[in-house]
Amino acid sequence: MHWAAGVGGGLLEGREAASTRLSASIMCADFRSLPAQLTALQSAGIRTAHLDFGDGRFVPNLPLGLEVFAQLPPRTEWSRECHLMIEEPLRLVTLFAPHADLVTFHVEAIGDPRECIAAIRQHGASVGLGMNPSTPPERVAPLLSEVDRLLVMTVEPGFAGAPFVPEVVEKIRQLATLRDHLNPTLSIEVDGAINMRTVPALVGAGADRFVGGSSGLFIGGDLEQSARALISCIEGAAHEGAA
Ligand code: S6P
Ligand code: MG
Repeated sequence: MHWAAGVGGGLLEGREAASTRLSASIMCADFRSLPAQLTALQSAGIRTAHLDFGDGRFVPNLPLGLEVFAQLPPRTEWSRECHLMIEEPLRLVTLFAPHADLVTFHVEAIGDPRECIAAIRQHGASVGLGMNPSTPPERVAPLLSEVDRLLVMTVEPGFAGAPFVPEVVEKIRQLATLRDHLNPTLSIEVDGAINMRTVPALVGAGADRFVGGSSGLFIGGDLEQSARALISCIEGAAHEGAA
């Protein structure tokens, strides 16, 4: 199993590796007990917050606001990946990039992606490129050597709890082949309906980072246990692929 070095990642093996490859979708957390939830996730080894921002246009939702940055632990303890589901993200990059380790914008949302890539890097953040389920690999191929991460939506973006789009699995396989040729250190993250049923096929296709949301992580009950179970599932699928 080829797992590309991600942001703060590396070609690690075992539980530590799988736990650092799972980020927690904070829009799915219970904000009434956010500190306790973060502690539970951290006990399982998760230390990356996935932060969804929308504009009501690119997606018909306004998931998180900027105040979320103040509600998170310092970046020395938790890294932050901002997922911008907004039209023309360049105009708003300065609101997010100074508070983030990685900023992902969507290829469908912008005229000139290279300006956005440069603006994010200017703030010292890594760059992710997002793509919707129906966007073909050809659309992102010219940019793969210029970004650190490709975020492949496995549901239609906007809301938690959306249905998995199974056709994306084959697309990830094609993207992983492109990655191997164009940018072997590019990490491929999957976002939406990530759970024990969907992870094996996604790992098999070449995904190496995962966003845990309402279907696989914040599922009610003991959060640390849910996190450990999802991490084990990722780990098991990776080892199976390597065998
Ligand atoms: C949704 C957003 C995602 C979700 C998360 C939901 O558009 O980009 O990051 O927060 O993926 O997960 P789930 O398991 O509810 O689909
Ligand atoms: Mg997201």
